[in-house]
Order: sequence, then C-alpha cells, then structure tokens
Amino acid sequence: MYKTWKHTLLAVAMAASCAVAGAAAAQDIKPRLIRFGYGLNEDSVQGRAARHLAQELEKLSGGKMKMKTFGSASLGSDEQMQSALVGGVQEMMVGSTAPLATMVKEFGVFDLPFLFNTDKEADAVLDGPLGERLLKKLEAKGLVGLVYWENGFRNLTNSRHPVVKAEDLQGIKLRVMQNQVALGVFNALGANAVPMPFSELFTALETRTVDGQENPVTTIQSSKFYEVQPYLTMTRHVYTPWVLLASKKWWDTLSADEQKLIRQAAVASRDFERQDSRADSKKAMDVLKEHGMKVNVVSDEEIARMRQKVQPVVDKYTQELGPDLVKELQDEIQKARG
Ligand code: TK8
Repeated sequence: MYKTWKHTLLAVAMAASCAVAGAAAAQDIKPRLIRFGYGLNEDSVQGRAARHLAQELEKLSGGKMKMKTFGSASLGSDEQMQSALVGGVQEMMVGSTAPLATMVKEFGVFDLPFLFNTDKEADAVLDGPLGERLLKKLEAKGLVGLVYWENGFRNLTNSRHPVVKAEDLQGIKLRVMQNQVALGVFNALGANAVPMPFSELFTALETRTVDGQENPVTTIQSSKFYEVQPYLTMTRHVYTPWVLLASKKWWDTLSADEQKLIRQAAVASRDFERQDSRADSKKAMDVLKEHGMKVNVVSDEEIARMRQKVQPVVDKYTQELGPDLVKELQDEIQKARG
C-alpha cells in the first residue's frame, strides 16, 4: 500500500517536471484560453494552419495554453475581428493586410498590382526588415503583428463572360477588398469596383449583387466560388499576404515566456501554412476545372497593357503611401530576384 502510494507520488512528480521542462521554464504560465478567429472555412489553408498553430502552442506550453479556433468569420469579418482585438474582447486572428490599411496606411502597398513575380520574392520581403517594420507599426494601434502567412497571387472570377483583355472588365461589378488602393486599381482597369467584407461575398455572388471577385485559387476552391462563378481568369495581378495578429491589450497581460511561446508557434504555423498553400494551389486548379470552370490565362502582352492602364493610379497611391516605402519595396524585390 505504502509502496504504491510512493510510486504514484513519484510518477506525478516526474510527469510534472517533464511538463515544466517541455514548457521551457514556464513556471509563470497560467492556464489560458485563446480565441483565434479566421475568415475562410475550416477546410481551407487558413483552417489547416489555424489548427496547426493551436497544436503547436499546446505542445510548446506543455498543455497550458489552449487555443480554440473559429472559422468562417464566425467571430466576425476581418474588419470586425480587428476591432475586437483592439478592444481586447478577442485574443487572436489571422486576416488580410488590406483592411489593416485603414489603421496603418502603409499596408496598402500590398494592394499595388504587379509587384511580386514569385512567392520566394514575397517571403524575402515580408520576412525582411520592411515586413517587420510594418508589423511594428500596428502596436501603436492596439495590435501585435506576429508573422505573415501566404494568401497568395490573386486571380479573377466572374459570372458574365471570359475576361481576356482589360476592356472585358467594363461594366463588371467586381467585389474588392476594403481599401482605397484596391478600389482605385480595379476602377482604373475598367471594372465597377465594390468594396465588401469577404464574409458577405459568397451570397453577393450567388444573388448577383456583384458579378465577380478576385482571390487566390486556393480560396476560390475552398470557398466554392466555382458554384456561382463560371469564369476564371489567371491574372496573378497582385500577391497579398495574411497577418497573424494578437490583441495588444491582451498581449500585455502575458508573461515574457508566454509571449515567446506564441511567437515560436506563430513561426511554425507560418512555415506550415506557406508550404500547404503552395501545394494546395496546384490541387485547387484541378478541382476548379473538374467543377467546370472555364479557365483562361491572360497573355503577357495584355498584362503589359493592364500595367499601363493602372500606372496613373499606382503613381497616385505611391505618393500617398510614401514614395520612399514603395521604392524600398521595389529595391527589396530586386534584391530577392538576385
Ligand atoms: C478572409 C479574407 C480573404 C481575402 C479577401 O477573411 O478579403 O478577399 O483574400 O482571404 O481575408
């Protein structure tokens, strides 16, 4: 009897010390429940990476930090979640850079079209000093920017007709992300740009409140836009990232150890997500074709024409966002091109 009791005690003590060692000297880690929201559905790149993040954090913290993930904008659209984080009523989220531009205007640079050619260039710039500096700027606004996930190169879908040249956009009501740059760019291309939160997009397409939208193929597939959008035009007109965010109000209540663990888990989720996104893009194209989407690729000559058409708007927003910032971005892309 005594012996069993002693053994049990020993086992408990050992298990406890293992857990503490696993949690990297985290004596001061309190049990936490972190609500993590995202806009796409559970069966998407965001959903898979959110679950990876939650698992990573639970592992790193020896089970003390628990994350519950909420997909399909069930905690709100990107814009609403941003406000909830600022107010400290939600802990974490992932969302697009576009709506962040209303708080830190510099995030609008990622809506300038035809900057990046490859995802490698995007990784280099986002993980480099420029990407870091933009994340830092969020702190004064009540948000902690942790890492960039890949949303990806965006392509166009619509329910009216194939878009082969810019003129085909004439009269197309096109949903765009909510900032001035995205709006200006698509109006310059001839579309009738309508800013709208992503969470309202499927219904708007289905009811024909709008005719089209633009997103990476991974999202066109996971959000089932193929059900309501017969035409897909490969434009790769812009590469947009997602940002992993924490509420600054909440972040400041965490211990240094807890903050470190979240940062570690964030980096792990980023690496997982980018790999998954790139593998999934290839699969998504097949699925879209299987579902009968008519796909066309815009020719290089036509892309050059589109570039010319948007140039005045790009010049205008370069002035507004900061010519030095845009120059630095272009220089970093050149450097990454080698
Ligand atoms: C999801 C959005 C989405 C974005 C958009 O909440 O709004 O079109 O591409 O991924 O952040």
